Amino acid sequence: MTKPAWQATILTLFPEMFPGPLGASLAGKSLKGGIWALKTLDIRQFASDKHRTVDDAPLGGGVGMVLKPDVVAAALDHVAEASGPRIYLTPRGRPLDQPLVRELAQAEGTVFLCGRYEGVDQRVIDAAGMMEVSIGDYILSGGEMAALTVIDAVVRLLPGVIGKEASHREESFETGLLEPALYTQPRDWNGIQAPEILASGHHRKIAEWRQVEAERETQTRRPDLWQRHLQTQVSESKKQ
Ligand code: 6GU
Repeated sequence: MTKPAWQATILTLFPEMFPGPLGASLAGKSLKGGIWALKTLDIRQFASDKHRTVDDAPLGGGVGMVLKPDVVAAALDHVAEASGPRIYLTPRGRPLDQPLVRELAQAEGTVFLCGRYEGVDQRVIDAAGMMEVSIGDYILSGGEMAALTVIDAVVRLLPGVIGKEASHREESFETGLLEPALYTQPRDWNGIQAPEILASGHHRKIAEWRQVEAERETQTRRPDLWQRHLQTQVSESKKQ
């Protein structure tokens, strides 16, 4: 079999959480088909005492426990040969977005460190030059669900995972606008009509309608995305 296009290496205290949902649907099919590969490593293997201790109380006091730097460093050393960026999943990290997902999909793989408890000793994160990434402004009980999310977003961009329909959706997100709402048959459902234009067969008018809708919905639902869209329009026009 040929080398996978991308490999995820996951350092976790809960290897049984993988592949989890990534074993189903498109991600699962492409995993079984060898388009991408998944390796998990149990951080507890790298504990050095007989009690297999991986954590300790935070210096300076406070709630919860912190993953020990020596244990995490030994786990990272064990995967030193794995290609690609090292990501520590933490709500303190850079917010995940589609440009970062695309960047990860261009690499040969990514190493993910999943924290549990309150977190990981910062010295090992800094010493290894890890990228810190968050999937949004809420608190998960560990980095595993965040890693699953990042991997799902990357895998669907790998060549051969999705058809050209969904890759078109990816391109349209590139304009920084939300997708317009979708409808299917019947046109009259419980007395509620789908927009008439969509049944007209007039492709140019439909494309115009979708553009107007995308702009209108982005303005009302995501004023933050709309402002960024306007900014990029301005800088695009200055380039020309
Ligand atoms: Cl990456 N980890 C945890 N524990 N919670 C999060 C997160 C990551 N991103 C958002 N919330």
